[in-house]
Amino acid sequence: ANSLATVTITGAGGQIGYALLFRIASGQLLGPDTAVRLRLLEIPQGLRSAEGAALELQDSAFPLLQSVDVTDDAASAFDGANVGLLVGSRPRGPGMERGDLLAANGAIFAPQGAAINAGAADDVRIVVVGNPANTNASIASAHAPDVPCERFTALTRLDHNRALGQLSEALHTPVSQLRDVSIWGNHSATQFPDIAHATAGGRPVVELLEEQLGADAAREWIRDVFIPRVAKRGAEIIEVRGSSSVASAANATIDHVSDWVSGTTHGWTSAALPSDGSYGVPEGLVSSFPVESIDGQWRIVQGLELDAFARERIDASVAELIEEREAVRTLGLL
Ligand code: NAX
Repeated sequence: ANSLATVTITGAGGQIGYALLFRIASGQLLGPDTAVRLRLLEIPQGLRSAEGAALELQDSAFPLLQSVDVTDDAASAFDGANVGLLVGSRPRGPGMERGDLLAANGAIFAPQGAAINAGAADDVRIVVVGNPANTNASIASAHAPDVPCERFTALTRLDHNRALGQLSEALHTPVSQLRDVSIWGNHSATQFPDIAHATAGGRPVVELLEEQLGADAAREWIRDVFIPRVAKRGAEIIEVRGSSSVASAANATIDHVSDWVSGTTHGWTSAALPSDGSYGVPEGLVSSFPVESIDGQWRIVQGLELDAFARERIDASVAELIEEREAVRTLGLL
């Protein structure tokens, strides 16, 4: 290995943590030339589970794995961190009010943001997986004033990959042939999976669907089948599997960070990051966009034409993000 990176995973004792750790230690996050130091952050109740995972990491004898530390102290977990995967959160439980949900997450992401601000490496890259991911990323960023806000991102790559999977099936086309699908907005049921610019084997996906189904049926399929299927896929997984998405969420997290570090080469992908005002999304709002990764930085793909339908869907999801931001502001978390 030529270099060494410190990767901090919060909620490392949980399910997604377990699916992430071994892939990171084997080199799939940062490549075969980068040795990794893992820092596993948990709350006291989760420490034993994280310690167990650390024992199994040892038993895997990964050549790239330099060390594993397990802690419930955010300051030591983020000290020198180059990459932070913020997985542990308080997702909405049955009957939980949104205010309670946001307050519980504020109590997690505000101190973690402060710990990142105090001790993380200058090149730190953060991706928030724990829901509500976009707003949690905003909270962490607000508490890390010395870290450029564009280093705080949230995961919509799972939604993006789900869209690719659905298109691949519908068009009988391998995923490797698909390009330029976009997820816009919030990582929630209001997200807008957009295939207006997507291609399969170089041909517009919408044209292929129209050939296959006819123009009206193609439009209906996109609106009534494809979009809700992608946006509600998490619920479908829970229904079929009896438990939420784990390996696919970990896989998407790996994709997000490895593209961020190494660059995108096959068209664009999707990530939630603080808006620069592109496409009328208010500046600073952590929203999903079509993005490319160039020289280690995400760039929002510019100049895409949005029709009335796309505009309406994006505006609806952005309105939800603004509401979340207002609620969090009221709680004094921003
Ligand atoms: P688990 O409940 O298995 O694991 C979460 C872990 O986080 C637990 O071990 C818990 O002790 C720990 N934790 C809680 N608060 C913490 C804190 N303050 N510091 C450190 N650790 C803390 O959940 P899992 O299935 O791993 O899912 C984790 C999160 O991912 C959830 O919030 C879930 O909603 C979210 N998801 C996000 C997805 C996305 O695409 N953005 C998709 C998958 C997933 O649903």
